[in-house]
Amino acid sequence: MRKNLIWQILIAFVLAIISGVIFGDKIAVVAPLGDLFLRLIKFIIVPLILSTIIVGITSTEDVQKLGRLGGKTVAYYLLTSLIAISLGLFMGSIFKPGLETDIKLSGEKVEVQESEGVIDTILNIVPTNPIESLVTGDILQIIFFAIFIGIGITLVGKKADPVKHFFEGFAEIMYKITGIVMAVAPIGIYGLLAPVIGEYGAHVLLPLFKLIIAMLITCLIHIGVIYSVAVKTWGNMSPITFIKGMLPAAMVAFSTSSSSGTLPVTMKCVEDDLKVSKDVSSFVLPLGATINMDGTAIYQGLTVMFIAQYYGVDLTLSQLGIVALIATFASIGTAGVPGAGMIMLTMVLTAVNLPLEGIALVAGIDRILDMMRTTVNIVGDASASVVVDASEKRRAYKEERVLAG
Ligand code: DAS
Repeated sequence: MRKNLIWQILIAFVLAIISGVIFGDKIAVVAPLGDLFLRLIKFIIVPLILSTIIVGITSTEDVQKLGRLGGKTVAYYLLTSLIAISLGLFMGSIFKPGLETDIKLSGEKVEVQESEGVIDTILNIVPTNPIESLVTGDILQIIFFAIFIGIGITLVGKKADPVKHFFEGFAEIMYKITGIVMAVAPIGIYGLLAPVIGEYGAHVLLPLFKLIIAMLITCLIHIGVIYSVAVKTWGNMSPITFIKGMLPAAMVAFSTSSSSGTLPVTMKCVEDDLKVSKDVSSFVLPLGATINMDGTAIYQGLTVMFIAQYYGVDLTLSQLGIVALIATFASIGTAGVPGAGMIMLTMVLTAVNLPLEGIALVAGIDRILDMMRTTVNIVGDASASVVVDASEKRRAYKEERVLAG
């Protein structure tokens, strides 16, 4: 991504925080700028994912490689999600954010939509009507549809070349349009972030300050240690290069609280700045934006500990194990849209018989927590694409060496 655009995004980010603090909720007047940017990135998501996944699969030509890519990606996602939830639980037991908190529950019920179970989440991946999936923007179903179209084109061969070339051209068009949309990212980030900072005054943040700090530190540890070790060890990439390359996408994620909404920017950063090949990024990133939510897993662990501490419940080791398992599934089922993680929290609280009313304790600052968890979510997706791409490149190099004899 162009250097000056990265600086513009950084400056917009800082200005948004300063404006929010100075003008408070009056800064909401700039919100339409953020809404416009959010609409622009949503407008490109569906055609971008559909075309890039199809091209990514048809360019591999090798259905076996596709299986390998899928296996490595899902294994990495499950590993980092389990580490994330364990980290969240551990940090919750260290910080004890739920003890001595002086929030009084007002008793009003928090309207939280019923989260669908894990089985339904998995079954719902299969679209009954792919056109409807495209119209409604159901990302997982679009991924499923695109993967099968790509496999179909590969299996049909020459006869399907016109379709293959159409999607190759269409993907290039979508990459270009993404670049154009990115040009207004600094204004969009300012319009998205400043009103949120202005809305959350100290009176909202202070009572839950310990939980917010615990969330921030745990997210920084997960990015600064877990992902850095992964990209260094398995991705042959310096953590500094990785984090610098992901800064623009991290800022968009922080401002939008939407992994799906940030996906075009994540793809641009990963391909342009981290030099990950398109056939890996076009598969790993859309999948990650919908099923890989390490930040959400951290949030589930921390808030379950917070709510248990608030109600004076000591969770047993087996209950913590259940939380880790359910929260991993819950993070897989979390949609890449604002507030989705709080919906999935009901699944985890129910699993260990904690009162759902506890959600009311954290609902007031959910947007602040969502900004942090979404940032971790997309950085985790990017780390997976770096690791899988490096693994595929090592494999290709070994195969060349063998062929060269
Ligand atoms: N906001 C979700 C996302 O886009 C994460 C969450 O709500 O937990 O990744």
